[in-house]
Amino acid sequence: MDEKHHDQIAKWERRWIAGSALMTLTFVFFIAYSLATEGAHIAQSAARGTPEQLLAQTIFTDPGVRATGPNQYDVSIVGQAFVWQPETVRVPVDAEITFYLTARDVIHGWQVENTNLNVEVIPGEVSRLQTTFSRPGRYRVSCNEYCGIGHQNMIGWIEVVPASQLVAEVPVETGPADGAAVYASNCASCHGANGAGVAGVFPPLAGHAADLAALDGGRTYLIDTLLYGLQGAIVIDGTSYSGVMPAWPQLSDDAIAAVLDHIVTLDGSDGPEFTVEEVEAERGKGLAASDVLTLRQQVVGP
Ligand code: HEC
Ligand SMILES: [Cu+2]
Repeated sequence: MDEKHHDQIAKWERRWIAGSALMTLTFVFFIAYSLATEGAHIAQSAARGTPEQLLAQTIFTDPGVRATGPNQYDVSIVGQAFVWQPETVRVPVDAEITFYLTARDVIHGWQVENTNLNVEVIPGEVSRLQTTFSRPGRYRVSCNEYCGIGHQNMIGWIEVVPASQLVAEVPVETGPADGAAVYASNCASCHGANGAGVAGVFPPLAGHAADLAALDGGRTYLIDTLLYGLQGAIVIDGTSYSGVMPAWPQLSDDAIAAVLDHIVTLDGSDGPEFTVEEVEAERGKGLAASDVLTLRQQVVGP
């Protein structure tokens, strides 16, 4: 091979090397750019174990949506050939959602169309992913990793609905709101499953709520506490509390009446039921949590 040919080939080699280096840099740049500006993030591995161990956890034996705090939800999903369990999950718009995903059999790809949610779902591993849906809608979930003959049928749905609709629709399916259920998913995380509270941090409700309801103006006070929250120092049976009780405007009138019935009967007390009309009359007063504290001082005393 003569000198001239050698130079020619070397020249083209250098061009190809430079070209492919440039391509690599461009791709790395776009990954970095989307991580920094588009809210993209890499799903974390929240747990590892054998698939049997992971699937034995309650979040996966009974997968679905769980409220974990005010406007916070955990959603657990299991992928298996060729379904997502549950097939449809319904979450409120603008809420903080944490997804926990795992697979029962083989690797699947969980992709929520028209969003940047896309994660590999692996047997023996739990992927965790946090997001907030800012637009209501029905989002289709597909499997984007070939998992077998029915792969293309592996479709799920995420319904993002206004918070009011989420609660309002519950009675449609189940009849009147179930106070115990409303309590379990919204209140028990602080006040305890049986309403015992945590001394000095979260007030007890068992027995105490019934005492409050029996006071002059006590029923109105309880309704306002739920609709508008409560903030500031209070004393119950000699124990001081100074925390924040979140407001629950997203609960329907029916749900508020039902949960109040639940808390005033926690200790076996009996009394007239709270009515939807009573709650309706208080909604729209636009009180602040500090107004509710003032009301408490009038009703309960300092
Ligand atoms: C994030 C924790 C938290 C959650 C969830 C919560 N509460 Fe509370 N709640 C508190 C705190 C803290 C107080 C006391 C506020 C203060 O110190 O001013 C309180 C106070 C109350 C009071 C007034 C007690 C009194 O003596 O005046 C009632 C009634 C009540 N909560 C009912 C409920 C119900 C019903 C739910 C569910 C719909 C609920 N709470 C959910 C933290 C919570
Ligand atoms: Cu699949």
